[in-house]
Amino acid sequence: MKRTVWSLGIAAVAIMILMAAGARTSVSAAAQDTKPAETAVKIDNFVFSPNALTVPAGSTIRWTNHDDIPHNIVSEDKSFKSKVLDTDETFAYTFTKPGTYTYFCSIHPKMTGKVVVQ
Ligand SMILES: [Cu+2]
Repeated sequence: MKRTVWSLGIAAVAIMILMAAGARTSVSAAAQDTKPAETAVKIDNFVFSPNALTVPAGSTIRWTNHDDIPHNIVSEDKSFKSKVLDTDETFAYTFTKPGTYTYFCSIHPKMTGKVVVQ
């Protein structure tokens, strides 16, 4: 009987250690999940899509031109400017500072988009 109680105690301790380890693992997994990832913006039929998006500071946005027509990405405040992108070419920019960034295609200035960095 004494031996059974002792074994149960060991089992309980083992379970607690496993749970603690599990909790630590899930915390670090969550930390990795919150790490800003690359967000895709498509250029399709003269439209940036999504047209407006909100991302945490440190996020990278990658634009891809799916049109047969060249486009570029120029921010209103000149903080970033891509070269002219041909079909399937991409441009990436990492937003480190919070703020609202409006941008457009300087070849087709009616094409506009917005990125809100938090
Ligand atoms: Cu364009």
